[in-house]
Amino acid sequence: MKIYNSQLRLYGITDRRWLKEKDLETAVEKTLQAGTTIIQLREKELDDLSFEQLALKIQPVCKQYHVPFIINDNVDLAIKVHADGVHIGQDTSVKETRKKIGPYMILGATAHNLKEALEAQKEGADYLGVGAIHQTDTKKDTVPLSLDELKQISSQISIPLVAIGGLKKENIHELKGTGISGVAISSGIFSSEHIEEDTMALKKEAEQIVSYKRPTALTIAGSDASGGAGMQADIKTMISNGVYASSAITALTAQNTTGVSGVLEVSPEFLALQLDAIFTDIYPDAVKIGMVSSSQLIEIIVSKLKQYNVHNIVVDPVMVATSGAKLISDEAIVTLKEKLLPLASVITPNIPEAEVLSKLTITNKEEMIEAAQKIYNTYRVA
Ligand code: 3NM
Repeated sequence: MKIYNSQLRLYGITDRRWLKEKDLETAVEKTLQAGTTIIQLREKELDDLSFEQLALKIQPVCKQYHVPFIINDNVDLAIKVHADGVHIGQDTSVKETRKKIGPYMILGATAHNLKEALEAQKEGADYLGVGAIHQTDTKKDTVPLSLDELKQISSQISIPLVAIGGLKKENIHELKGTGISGVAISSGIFSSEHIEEDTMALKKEAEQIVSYKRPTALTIAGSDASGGAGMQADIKTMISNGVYASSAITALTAQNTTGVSGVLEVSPEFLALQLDAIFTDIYPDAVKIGMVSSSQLIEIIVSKLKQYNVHNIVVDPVMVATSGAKLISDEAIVTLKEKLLPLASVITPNIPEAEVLSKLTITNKEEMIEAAQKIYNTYRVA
C-alpha cells in the first residue's frame, strides 16, 4: 500500500486565490505544523512554468514534515519533479495515468458516483476524492453528492476515500459513519486568517468521524521463545505497520540467538482447528507462512488456503535458522516445493534457502537475480 488511511485524514488542497498569508509556503508550513496529513498543489490559474516553480517551493516543505506531496492534474510535472503522487479528475484516464507514472507513485482520482468510483478503483487509483458534499466557491462546476450516496460508494469500494466539497469544522461531523478515511479541504484551510488554529480544529473533527477497516494479516509459523524470529517477529512487524495480526502456531521452539534447544510440533488436527477459527472469523487480507517442519502440516495449510480461497500468500521457506539449526525435514521440503510454493504471491528465501530452491550457488548479485528468476519460473508464483 502506497498511502495509509491515516495519511488521508486531513487532506489540504492549496488555493492561493483566497490566501491571507504572505505566501503559499508559509500557509502550507503552518497547516502542516498543525496536523494536515497530505498536501495537493492545485492552482488552476497558473501557467505550466509558474506551477512548476511553485511545486519546487512547496515540495521541500512537505518533505520536511514527511507528508505526501500531490500534484493536481499535471501528470508530466508530477513525474518530472518526483512528486509523491498525482490527483486527476474525470477528464483524465486513470488507466493511462497509471501506465505513465508506474506502480509506485500515488494516484488519486475524483469520483462523483459509484460507477466512476468502481471504474477508478479497477483502473489503478490508490484513493478517491468523492464529492461534492456541499456547494463551494473553490470549484463552481461540482456535482452534488448526498451522504447516502457517499455511504453506498464507501461500502462497495476497498481503496480509501476522502470526502470533498464545502467542508468546514462546523459540518464535518455530518460525515460520521460514512466510511471515509478523511476530509479534503481547500478554502477551509487556505482562506483562513488563523491557519494553525483552524487546521487543528479540522483535524480534531476529522479524527472523530473516520472509520476504516484496519488491514488484517495471519502468520502461520513457529513460536520463537526469544522473540527474534517466528510468529513473534511477524506480529511485531504487522503491528508496527498498522496491521491487525492473527497467528496459527505450527510448533513451539525453545531457542534464542545462540541456538535451538527444542522443538515441539503441533498436531495436524490442532493446526487445522486454529486455521478454521481464524478463517471463519477475522478473515485475513494476507497470510504469511514461515516455519512448517513436516509434510503433514504443510498439507493441512495447503488444503485450508484452498478451502477458504485465500489470496496474498507470502511463503518464507524457512529451512535453516540463522543460528544454523535445521528446521524442516527433507520430505517436508519436497511438499513445500510441490504444493505450497505454487500458491504463493511472494516467496522470501534467504540465500541458503534460495540455493536449495534454485539448485544454484549464489555468491553475487547477478547470481541472486538468476536464482530468483529460476525460482519464479520453477514454482510459477501466482
Ligand atoms: N473538487 P473547498 S469540490 C477541488 O466535487 C474540488 O470534485 C470537488 O474545496 C469535486 O474545500 C472541490 O474549498 C473544492 O470546498 C474543494
